[in-house]
Amino acid sequence: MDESTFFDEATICVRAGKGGDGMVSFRREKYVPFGGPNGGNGGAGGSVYLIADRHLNTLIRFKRQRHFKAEPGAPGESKDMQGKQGKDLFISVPPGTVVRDAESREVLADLVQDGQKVLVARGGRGGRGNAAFKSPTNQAPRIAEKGEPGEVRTLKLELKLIADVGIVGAPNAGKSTLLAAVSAARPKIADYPFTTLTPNLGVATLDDHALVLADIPGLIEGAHEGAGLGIRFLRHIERTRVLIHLLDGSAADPLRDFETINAELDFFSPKLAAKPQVVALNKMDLPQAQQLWPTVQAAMRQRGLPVFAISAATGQGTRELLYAALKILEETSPEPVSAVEMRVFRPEENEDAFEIAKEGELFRLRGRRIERAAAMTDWNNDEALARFQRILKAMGIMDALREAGIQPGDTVVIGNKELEWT
Ligand SMILES: Nc1nc2c(ncn2[C@@H]2O[C@H](COP(=O)(O)OP(=O)(O)OP(=O)(O)O)[C@@H](O)[C@H]2O)c(=O)[nH]1
Ligand SMILES: [Mg+2]
Repeated sequence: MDESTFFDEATICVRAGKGGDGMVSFRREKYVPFGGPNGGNGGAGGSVYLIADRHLNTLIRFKRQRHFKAEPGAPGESKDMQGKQGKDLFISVPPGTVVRDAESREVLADLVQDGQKVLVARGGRGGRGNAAFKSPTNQAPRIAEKGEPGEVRTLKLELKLIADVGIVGAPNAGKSTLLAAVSAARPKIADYPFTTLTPNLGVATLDDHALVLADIPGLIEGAHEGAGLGIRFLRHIERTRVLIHLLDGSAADPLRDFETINAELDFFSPKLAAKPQVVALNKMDLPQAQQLWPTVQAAMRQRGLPVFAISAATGQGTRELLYAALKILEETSPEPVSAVEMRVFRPEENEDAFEIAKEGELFRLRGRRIERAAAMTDWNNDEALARFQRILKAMGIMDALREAGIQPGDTVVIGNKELEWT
């Protein structure tokens, strides 16, 4: 059996595309010596989304790939041509994935339904071309913005496993032994009934498929009324799509146990009783089980149920059993649910707010709007520089810096740009 390590957590880094730069260009027409500005805006960068996909049930793929990047927007062109938008990137995750910001631990989304998606990194805005800067006082602007950088985030993904396959059977049938044989789960196993007190989950891999199996405490007559460990745990297998009904090959009358357990399932929930079952007679390494096999096989065939002879202890027949469960899973995929868009939870933020931190002769400026303006400024362009200074003034940042005691020659740091105060 090809075993995979149990994997239900992953940390990934997502980067949205940068917006395309704006273009500086002027119209050129026959007989018109000097036309107006016609530099187009850059296209927006692609955003990154996570989307729940019911074909997945583990986070294993994120062991191989941790970095994801959406496409940047294309730069604007002359003749007022807008740059092409960057393509959005959709990253598929299994339903049941909780998405958090790795730094703040804030929950961004709980992706439950197939098709549900959440925006995790917004693409950068395209920079405006010089046509956008034309004004009554400036008919020929030589200024264009650079594209806004895309958002970058580190995400922590946590998968709340939803079992596909429930293993049911009488106490001591070998359910936990079977789970241990086909997955990396290590449940407690012992030769007395009710060893398992709470459900165990494990992931078994078969070729490219991953099967999530749940091993629940043994069921006895009256379970639905609370006998033994009772009904509490039947709830855990209500969402599974296939049941492996395990028969104890060392029991006195496994066929009778089979009927009793099915009756309990039906008392608890007819929906549970109606789930497809694959039957397995366990402990085939024991002569007693081998003697029972022809009778058990005939009885199940008569009911039209697939039946397998296995030994959870030696692994005999377990692979065939899982293939049979997988086959049913593939035939009974859950009904597709239409796409649902999730809101991104974000603390309310005042875009214009800024903060000045003095570090010796260095003044560090933080704030969403001002950092964005700095990232979008082309520092080699005098007009752009002058415009940035006007923004500083209009936002009240000039005054605030003076108040903080800035002197000529001191340095102002915004994002990764350093400016000298003059
Ligand atoms: N010979 C033999 N013994 C097995 C086999 N599978 C399980 N056993 C033994 O049967 C006993 C019960 O196994 P468990 O896996 O704990 O059974 P369970 O169905 O999980 O039991 P509960 O949790 O109590 O409901 C243990 O002593 C196992 O070693 C098998 O294939 N062959
Ligand atoms: Mg057990």
